[in-house]
Amino acid sequence: MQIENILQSLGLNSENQGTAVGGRFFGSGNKIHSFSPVDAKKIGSTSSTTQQDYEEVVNAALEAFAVWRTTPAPVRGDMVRKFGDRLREKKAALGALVSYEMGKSLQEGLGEVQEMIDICEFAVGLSRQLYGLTMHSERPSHRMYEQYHPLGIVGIISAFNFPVAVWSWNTALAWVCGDVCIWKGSEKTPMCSIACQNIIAEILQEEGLPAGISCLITGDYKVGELMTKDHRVALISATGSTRMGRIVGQTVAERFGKTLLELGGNNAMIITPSADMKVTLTAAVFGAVGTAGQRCTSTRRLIIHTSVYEKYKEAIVNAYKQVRIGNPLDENNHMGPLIDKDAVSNYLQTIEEAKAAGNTILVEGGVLEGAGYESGCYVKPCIIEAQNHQAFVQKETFAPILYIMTYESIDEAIELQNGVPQGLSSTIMTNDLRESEQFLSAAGSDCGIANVNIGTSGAEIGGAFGGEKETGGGRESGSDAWKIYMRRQTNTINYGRSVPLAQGIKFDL
Ligand code: UN1
Repeated sequence: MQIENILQSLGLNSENQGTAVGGRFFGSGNKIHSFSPVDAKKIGSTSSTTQQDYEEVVNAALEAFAVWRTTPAPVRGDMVRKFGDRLREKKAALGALVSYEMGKSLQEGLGEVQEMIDICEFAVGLSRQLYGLTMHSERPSHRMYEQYHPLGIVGIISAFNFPVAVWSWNTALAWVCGDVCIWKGSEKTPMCSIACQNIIAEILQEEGLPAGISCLITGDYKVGELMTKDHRVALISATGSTRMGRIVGQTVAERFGKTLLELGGNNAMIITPSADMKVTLTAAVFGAVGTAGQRCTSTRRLIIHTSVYEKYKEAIVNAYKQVRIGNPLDENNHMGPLIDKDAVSNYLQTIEEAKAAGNTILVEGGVLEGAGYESGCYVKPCIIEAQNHQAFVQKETFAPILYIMTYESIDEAIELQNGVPQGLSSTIMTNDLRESEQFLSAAGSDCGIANVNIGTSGAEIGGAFGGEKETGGGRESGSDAWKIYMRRQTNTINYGRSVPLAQGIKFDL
């Protein structure tokens, strides 16, 4: 598909406005230009949201909430079902736009849209399962139960690396829960945000639903701050760096708002002597170079048993030679560019730090030059022998840099895996039941995600997604993650003719 056709089929122009209430786009703030990291061409421009635009958005969202919160949940689910169906129709175009604007491989771009479709299906079923519990009251002729009510406005702040899916994980659940959403996508991928807004706006219009159910704002962190400081926004769901999350968390806590934080990862794979080599190599290479190492779940560390270290070192170095880097829309390539030149300098700086510390570089990194690489954002995936405690290993560099290190005992391997500030994803490659169970036990991995014989990335939407420690503690998508999008209410009903007090307290008039 030609880029022009893709843009057209998603309702994108060369000049767009970045503030929207449903399908009504407005706002005249500063221009934001979107350049593709694939070929450095300008995709289009949009405008950022001003304080005044923002007020208009919040008012529309509150108005929509008044209607949406009393719409029966299965009816809300039906809207999400239609949205999922429309995404199916738009999958090819939206997947290609994700690939072109963000730089991930087309397969991964399509996979991202598939995640959106999957979460819609999940949410439709959920719309009939927003269960609360019933309890037995200690008082005679009393009934006790709990119910979940819609929260209000959900503010979504998402990152460039999953420019469409993360929005839908939040919106699909929030909508069936009766909430309305205001989304600030990354200013690095504004065309993806507008394309998504266009799709949902069509559905809202066709269904005669209030446009304020889905709103869009655009801009840098200052636009995000309008939401984080606003007491009218009940929940802030933010995906991004730990640095950003710390500020968002503090700001929202100050006003007793709710947060769902999905922050940095520093994900490791433990490779044991009994690991299946083919399975391990495929999982490790996809984990490390997929999305050019720009997933929060990307594999950043391999912790390899000393007895198989040399064997794996050679195999992974050889496997890296097979990785084809180039235009991500060409399906022959495994890996596309980094998002922008800032990302390239962070990548180079981290490699420099490792070199300055005297670490051995097993696979040299570097920026690719020449035909097809003119954007300056294509880099080579790099492998470095490292020690877990080294400062550059302890931080998350959003790039294809893989650290490898050794361990002697399974206890030591788990300690190394846990020995970083972040706690998102982890995996062990083993055919030894004792090892895998220890890894999954209370004394095992401290991450929100712990896998066996699969990679650290590529989670399915059915499970709760998120992590501990500096990853922020939030859980999105499957399982009971929906509960954060609702407020819980405990109801006690007296159908008797007296007022017996709880705890046996006597109080007679
Ligand atoms: C992210 O990188 O922010 O598990 C999300 C995965 C994807 C989601 C990643 N399903 O890799």
